[in-house]
This record gives sequence, structure tokens and C-alpha cells, in this order.
Amino acid sequence: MLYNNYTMDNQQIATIFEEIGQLLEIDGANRFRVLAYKNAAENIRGIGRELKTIWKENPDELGELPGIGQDLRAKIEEMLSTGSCEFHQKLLKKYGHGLLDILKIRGLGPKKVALFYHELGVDNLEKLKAAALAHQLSTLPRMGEKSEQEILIALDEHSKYSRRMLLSEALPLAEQIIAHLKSLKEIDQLQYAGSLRRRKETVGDLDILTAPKKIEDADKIIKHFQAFPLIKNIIANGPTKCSVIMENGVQADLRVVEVRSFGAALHYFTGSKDHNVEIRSLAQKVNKKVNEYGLWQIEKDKSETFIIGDTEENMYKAVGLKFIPPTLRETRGEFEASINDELPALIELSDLHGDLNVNTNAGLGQLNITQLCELYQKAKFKYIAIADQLNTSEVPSPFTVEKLSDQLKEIDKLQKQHPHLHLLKSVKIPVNTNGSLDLPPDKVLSELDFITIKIAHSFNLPEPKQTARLLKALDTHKKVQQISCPTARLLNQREPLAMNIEKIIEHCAKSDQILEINSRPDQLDLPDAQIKLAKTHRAKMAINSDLINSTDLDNLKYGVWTAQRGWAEKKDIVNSSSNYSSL
Ligand code: DGT
Ligand code: CA
Ligand code: CA
Repeated sequence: MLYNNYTMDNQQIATIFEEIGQLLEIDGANRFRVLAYKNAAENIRGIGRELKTIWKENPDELGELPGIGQDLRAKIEEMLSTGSCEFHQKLLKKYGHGLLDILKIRGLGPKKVALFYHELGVDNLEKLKAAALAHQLSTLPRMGEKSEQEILIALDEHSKYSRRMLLSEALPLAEQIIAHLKSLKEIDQLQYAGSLRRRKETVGDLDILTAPKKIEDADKIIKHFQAFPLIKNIIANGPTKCSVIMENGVQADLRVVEVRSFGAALHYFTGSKDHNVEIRSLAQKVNKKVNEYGLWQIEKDKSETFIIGDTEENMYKAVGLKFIPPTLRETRGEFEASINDELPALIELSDLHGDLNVNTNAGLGQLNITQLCELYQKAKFKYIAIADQLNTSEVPSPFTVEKLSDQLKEIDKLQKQHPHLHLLKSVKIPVNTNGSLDLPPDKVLSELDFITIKIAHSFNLPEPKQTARLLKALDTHKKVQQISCPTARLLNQREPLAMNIEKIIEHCAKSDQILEINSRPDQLDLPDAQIKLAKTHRAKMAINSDLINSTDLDNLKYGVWTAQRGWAEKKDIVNSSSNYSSL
């Protein structure tokens, strides 16, 4: 059967290949077989075109993709047509999801997971924790007390965060559910709400909202929702609502409302909760009531008359407010701004004309500079900064000063062939623990347009030291003009640095240095609240991709959404300028 509405996207197919590779490695499979799956996953992430499109237009092209032979092509077609992969399911049956959960723990790869599994029977997170606490792990080969301690710390962090998915995981899943429901002719309105619509960096569960043309058809819609193929369990089921758990453990709530209430319900279920509380009290002051069914006039005799509820725009208008975009609904001053007509004109993806942090295959990236030029020209960008991470005494990288020097010559050569995309010469230098920088020699340094710094190790320094470290690095040289990933957080994995970020922001504002908003979905760093702080201080920010492969260009939307959540406007974001020389 063909499930065209919710056939998998490249990320999902890549994840399944990656999991097969990991499970095969744990299974002790031949190294080349494991590599074939891992490479396929990597390649699929870098294709830049959706496999489902290729499959529809010219299926034979699937077999011509790099690293995709007969067998993998068949599996891709199986996933595109059925939404799952039998071989993957078979491996999961043998080992269970538990081993994949363990693989998500920072610092644990298939070799160690296989060791724990075969030696101690550890096949889920609970058993891993128990084995670590009983000091069984440290007795195994190539393990010690220190690595056992680190596993306990990583487990702790993981349990703190593991219930929330990344925005980039939530979005395609919600879009698939929407596509599944959309095929019903009974439906009039349909949208996802909740933290996903507010573009929060992590999402707890999915909230889907729909209004059928006739409310009597609610049960038909609920039945169809329950037939969505990725559902594992139905946990609540009523005439107008239904909650389910997906195969990957994610909860999705569906609510069916009347067309006249759709805007009110969309507003209510978009939240945030605090925003809802505030709009209610504002409405009360003018003798109105807001709930998920609409806006009501409270009459003198306390009876209630329905005013409106069909759209959010009408709701806001009826309580005397300018429309507040979902990304601002976090009670960070949006009501005051709305009343005073001072809402920000939020930055949009189409405003970006440059990208100030791009990796090449001389460093951690996968594309060479020619390929980068083609990619960014096609996307109509005007300039990019080539910024591979330099090898330093404290953080090794394959990208040495010699390679940087060669790269600068190559950029000069390629710049001539690509007159419409300006190539800025940068490099990312990890800040040493004491705040010093391993700068390249003057001859190389003088050719660089600017230096980007980042914290890439020594994440756990105490607050005063961490702050002093970064301030010192920022002052090292006048070419230091950008901080990448200023808080160094990794969503679900690493807390932001203990650091006085306001001091860093103030310093950057004074010295015209740029704070990056890194768009990688597990970083989104600066975070939204700090973006708002930086805006208040009039510090410069850049929304960068930190691109590794071509599909990463699509991540810029996450950076833009995070910037919107931080109230950023065009004037706050330097790479919205169409001219690199005015940065
Ligand atoms: P999440 O799922 O944790 O990422 O965050 P949300 O914001 O999606 O929260 P969720 O799914 O619990 O509820 C969706 C929206 O429904 C929430 O943003 C606001 C609204 N809501 C839920 N519970 C309440 C409540 O007790 N009071 C009010 N005023 N609104 C609520
Ligand atoms: Ca939610
Ligand atoms: Ca919910």
C-alpha cells in the first residue's frame, strides 16, 4: 500500500540507516556492512533534494546516488512506500529500543554499548545506571572509574532533558500528521499549535487542532487520526479529542472544534500558558471573557454573549490588541508592546543575505569551496565567511595553519570565478582554558578578514573564570570579531556555560563584536532570552548555519525562529545586510 501523504523525509530515512548501522555494530557485523549504512545515512543527509521527490520523478536515480547500492535502494523504496523498514524492525526486536537509548548518552558509542551488553547484559538506561552505581562498568576492559563517573553524569543530564524533542524533530512529525489529516474532505481548518507553533527550541508534545465543516464529523476525523501509521498507543479518546503516543515515544494531542471557535482554540492551545493567563485578565478588565471557544461579552446581568472566535486576528482585535505573532507569546513584554503599537518587525529568513560561519571539507565540513559557492549562489546569498576550526594546542583539528594558508590562496583563486558571492576569510579558533588564543602567524593573520572564536572545551570552569576567559579572548586581537555558540549549550546534552553572559554582551556591544545565533537545531545558541538581552544592549548578532553539509542550509530557519523569539529585527542581525563591507 502507498502512504504517499506521510512518506518519510530524508532525515527520517537517514536516522533509520544510522540506527541499523549502530545496531549492526553492536551485533558484531562486518565492518564494511556497518560502514555502508553509516555512509548512506551521511550521504542522504547531504543530498539536498528529497528522496521522495527523486523517487516520484525518476526512481532509477535512487540507485545512482553515492553509496546507495541495490540493497539500500530497495530499503529506501520500502520506507518511501510503507513508512517503515522491516530489517530495522527486526534488529529492534532483537535488541530493543533500549540500546539505542543508551547510544544517545553523551560519550557512548556502539563499541562500549556492545561491551556493556555482552558482558553485563545492559540493554536499557536503568540497567546502565545500576551497573555504573555498582561499579561494574569500571572493571571492564578499557574502562575506569573516571569514565564510569562520566557516564553517571551524562545519564543524569540525559534524564533531565530526554522528555523533550528538538524543534527539528517535532516539525516534520507534525507536518506528517497534518498531511495525513488533510486528505479528509470533511476538514475546513487544520493547524498545529503549542510550543511547536511558538518555535520553541524543544517541544514536549504535539498539539494539533482542526475544525471540520460540520462538527458532526468530529468522530470521523478522530478515527482517521488514529489510523496514522506511526501511532503506538491511544492513551485518551473522546468525542472531540484524542491523545496518542507515537512509535518514537512522542505524544500528540488532537482537538476538534467548531469553525467559529477555531481561532480561539488555536490561540489557547498555542499558548504559552502564561500568555493565556495574561490575555484573560486583560479581557476581564473590559468586561470580556476569553476561553478556548471564543471571546464573550459579560453583560450587566452576568450572562455571556458570544462575540467572535473564528480567527486569532479577530480575537486580538476585539480585545484592543495588535496581533501578537506566536514566537512572541512568552510574556516577555509582548502585551505592552502590542498596546503601544511597538511590536518588533521580526527578522525573516528572506532577510538573510550572508552566512558568517561555514565549514569546508578541509575542516569538519563535507563540501569544498566550489560546492559551497554553488550552493549559496543558488540560494541567492551575497557573501559567506569560510570558517573552519583551527588546530590548537588544546583542541586538535585536522585543519592546521598550513591548511589555512593554502585555503586563503584557494579562496583568492575561486573568488575570481564566483564574482557574485563574496568569500570572507575567517577561521574558528577555540579559546584556550586560560583565555589565550593560538593565533596563526602574522603573515596568515593579516590576510584574514576576521577571526571567530568559540569555547570548544573546558566547559565546566566556575562562573568568574569562564567569564574572564571569554572576555580575555575577545580582547586578544582586533581581528577577533565574532563569537560562535556563545553559551556553548547543547540541547538535551549540555547546560549553557556558567558565565555572566550580560558582561559578554556588553563587551561585544562596546567593541562592535558579533554574537552568533548558531542555527544548528541542537544548539540554537545564543538562546532566545539572551538574544533579547543582546538586542537591548544593541549588540550585533549574526544568524549563521555553521554549515557542514548542504542540507544544513535549511537549518537557518531554526536560527531565524530563535531570533524572532528574542524579538530580533533586521537591524539587529548583521547578515541581513546585503553588503558584506557594511557588517
Ligand atoms: P510543551 O508541549 O511542553 O512543549 O509546551 P506547550 O506550550 O505546547 O504546552 P502543552 O502541550 O501542555 O499545552 C498547549 C497549550 O495549551 C499551552 O501552551 C497553553 C494551553 N494550556 C495548557 N494547559 C493550560 C492551562 O492550565 N491554562 C492555560 N491558560 N492554558 C493552558
Ligand atoms: Ca505541546
Ligand atoms: Ca499538549
